[in-house]
Amino acid sequence: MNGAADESKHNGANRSCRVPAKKNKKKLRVALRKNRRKRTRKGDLTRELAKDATDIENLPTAERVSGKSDLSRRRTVVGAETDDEGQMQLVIDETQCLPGRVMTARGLHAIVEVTDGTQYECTVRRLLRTIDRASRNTVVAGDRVLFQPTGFDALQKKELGVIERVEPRRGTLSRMSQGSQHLIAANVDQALIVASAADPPLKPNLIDRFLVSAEQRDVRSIICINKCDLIDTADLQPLAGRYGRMGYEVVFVSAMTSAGMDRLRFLLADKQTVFSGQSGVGKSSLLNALEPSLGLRVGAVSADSGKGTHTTRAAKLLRLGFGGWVVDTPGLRQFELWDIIPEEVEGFLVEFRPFVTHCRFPDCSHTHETGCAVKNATACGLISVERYNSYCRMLDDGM
Ligand SMILES: Nc1nc2c(ncn2[C@@H]2O[C@H](COP(=O)(O)OP(=O)(O)O)[C@@H](O)[C@H]2O)c(=O)[nH]1
Ligand SMILES: [Mg+2]
Ligand SMILES: [Zn+2]
Repeated sequence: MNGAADESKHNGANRSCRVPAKKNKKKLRVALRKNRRKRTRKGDLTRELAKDATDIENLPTAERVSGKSDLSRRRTVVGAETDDEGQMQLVIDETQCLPGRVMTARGLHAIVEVTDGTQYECTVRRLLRTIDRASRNTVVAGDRVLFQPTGFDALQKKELGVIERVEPRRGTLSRMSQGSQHLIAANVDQALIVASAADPPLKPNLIDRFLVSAEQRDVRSIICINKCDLIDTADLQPLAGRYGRMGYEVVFVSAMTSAGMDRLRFLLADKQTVFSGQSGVGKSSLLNALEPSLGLRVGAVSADSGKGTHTTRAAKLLRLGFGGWVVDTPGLRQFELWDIIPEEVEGFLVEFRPFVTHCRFPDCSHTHETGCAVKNATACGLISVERYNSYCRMLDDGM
């Protein structure tokens, strides 16, 4: 993969909490939060803060505020450790904490659920905020956290807690916002790419776009063809075979007749899944069939296709009664999740990978060049014509 693209991908959210994984035991130096500083008139505070956030050094023990000049005032944190990936972790008293899953988060407040289903309304420990300040998303839906229960609010009838640690994330969903990456959800295990067999008609090209998008995030995909009551599934066997050979699970379902729903339940159980697919294919209907208590509106134009709105509500997890969670990302247009540059597409079409390195020209676009291994593979049937056409369309559209 191309280094420059990789760099830009990581430019946003996570950077400030990453430090070189030299020694395991680290002390950490972070700038005071803006609101704890005296107001000064000099220069560009924001830039200064952004720079400070990466200023992590080996320093003395005990949490304290040193009495130095304004510029060098830092809080020093004891026992901050880095894990294998160099991600910062605070040492905390785990015996006081419970593990939980963030169902939704907004600012510094999060609803955290423990295994028995009890929910806690949590704030985020101040120190954790300080470390992760520049990323703006200290916690997001899907985060696994350790939190300390702090009591029961009798008035509001809520269990309360304080989040002490956010476990390292994988499978994150993010969105580009004003040039920087904004984390939306963490620990997404898989994407369910929903298409309909008819009404709207099946669009393999669109399935391929969602597949590419998921491959880019390193999220496993399942292809779910809904509304199978409207067609003869024998007609879809070639499509199922094609994707099956690429290693994708394909499931035929009908939210209307419940055909295939047991298989779908099995695939979703105990996983965190994001549902993707164009409007009208039956995502809400499937969710209602899986979990009737959700009571989602069917036939409604979902917020994710409402163009021109800039309201972004926080992502949340919907709990499935048989085990598992669905990541709901309201206010997010599907292709806002889309930040692949055309040159990268070939790498996310899994069956193209063995061929792309064998083209005569290293920068081959696999369209007009001679000696193109991808075109040869298509001519021999090793890559399907449908997928090759999808590739060309993605290039044409500039993704
Ligand atoms: N025939 C048929 N219609 C369905 C099925 N699932 C959903 N629909 C219809 O498709 C339309 C769109 O469904 P909806 O769940 O709102 O799609 P969403 O936009 O992906 O959430 C509605 O009119 C549903 O009644 C199905 O399995 N079979
Ligand atoms: Mg819907
Ligand atoms: Zn080529």
